Amino acid sequence: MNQPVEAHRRASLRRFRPSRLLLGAMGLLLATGATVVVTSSAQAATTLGASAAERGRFFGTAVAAGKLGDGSYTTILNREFNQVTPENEMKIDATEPQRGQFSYGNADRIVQHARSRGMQVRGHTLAWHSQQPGWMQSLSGSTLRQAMLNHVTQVATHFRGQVTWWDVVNEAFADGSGGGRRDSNLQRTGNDWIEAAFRAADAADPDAQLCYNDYNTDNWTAAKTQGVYRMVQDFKSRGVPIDCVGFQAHFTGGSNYPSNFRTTLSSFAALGVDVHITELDIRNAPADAYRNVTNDCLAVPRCTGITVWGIRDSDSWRSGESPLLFNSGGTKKAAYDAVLAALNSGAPNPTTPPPTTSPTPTTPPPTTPPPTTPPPGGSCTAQTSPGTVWGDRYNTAVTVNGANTWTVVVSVNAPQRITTTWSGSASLNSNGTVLTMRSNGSGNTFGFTTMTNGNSGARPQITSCTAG
Ligand code: 9MR
Repeated sequence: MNQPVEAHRRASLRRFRPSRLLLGAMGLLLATGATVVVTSSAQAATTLGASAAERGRFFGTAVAAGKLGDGSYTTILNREFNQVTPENEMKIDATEPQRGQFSYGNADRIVQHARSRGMQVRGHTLAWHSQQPGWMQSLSGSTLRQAMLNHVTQVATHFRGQVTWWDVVNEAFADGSGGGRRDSNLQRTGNDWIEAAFRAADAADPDAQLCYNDYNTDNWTAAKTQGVYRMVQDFKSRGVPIDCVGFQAHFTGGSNYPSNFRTTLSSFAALGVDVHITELDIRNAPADAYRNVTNDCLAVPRCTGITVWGIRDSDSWRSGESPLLFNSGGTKKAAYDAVLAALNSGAPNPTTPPPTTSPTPTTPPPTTPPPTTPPPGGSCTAQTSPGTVWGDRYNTAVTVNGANTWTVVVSVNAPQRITTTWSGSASLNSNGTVLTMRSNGSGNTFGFTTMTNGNSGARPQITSCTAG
């Protein structure tokens, strides 16, 4: 009965709550008596992060824990970026591979790397129809709802105080003309699942900025964009705790980077949320398109940052399209120069104080007990389930039963080609048609992306599952 009043009170608190950034800057001022100086553009910043910070924004990248040992990768990461998003390590299959057993090792490594260098972390993602572990995929109804809310609570609590923004819910709207929700096991638990997830995240980490994140929401007139807009408008009007909206911006360089993207950003911002470009990559990395996207963000005061979805082309989930700012050798591309120049000529953001560059104190990541390994031998079975489908590629999840250490061989029919894998130790044959995946302690579900290369009908086949 008291719910609307309580919701309103929390929303008011949220509206006036000083951001962690502001508190950090204020703390530094008090501690040192120093003055925060916004460098004048007389001396242009020479890195993306520094230039964005001068404008009260972040410039970040997706990071893979497995690459933190690659010196060429971390040199660019540490030099250029002041924000990171774990690319796969905070997803549901990575953080709760078995129901009620949480695994944070790789995510903690990224958080530690970032925060010890003063980079802010975007958590990605607490609730999503994709990359669910097998146990969650098999649940439904109120059991699934409870399991989802428990996941949100546990993970947001673990990272409390370390994550600035959470993608609380990812990709919950359908493509196409209807503007409605995507069908999924989560959606079938009831239309209020998204707000329930936001309320659980808010309760677990009241200081985190809570975001909704999606793709194909860039064109202001698209039904999907309008559907998300109506949801955010409704959440704001009812006091559901939402602070920000992420636009993934996986662009092809053609019509899906719409000329009205800036209108989309400013229209959402006018609802009283920050907006972020969260997973930017553009096919063949045209300098003009990168410049324009950067300028679109700079033109909207509440567009407080841009994250690119990987550092070098070889790090990209679509590496065949060379969509990033650094080539595979780590050299800056023309698109990099265009983005840096656009940032350097952008106006300071009037609504956000500039972040300080001093590293935030960190608490050591909690130690995770080593996974228990059953004795080798015995048999296992593996089952595929379909994941997200795009125009030119699709995802598949594989769940293994009967063993905790295993090797699964799965194949696709050429010209299809497996290009990306996660949650296992992978080896691929030379034409990408046979994947041999070994368990790596992250659980009993792994996944992979297949390029259709014109054959969109066929689907992967399990060849074998060997325990031990
Ligand atoms: O970049 C991620 C890739 O390594 C994974 O294989 C893939 C599996 O779903 O997820 C990719 O990241 C996605 C992100 O989490 C959500 N938006 C779309 C991204 C590209 O698929």
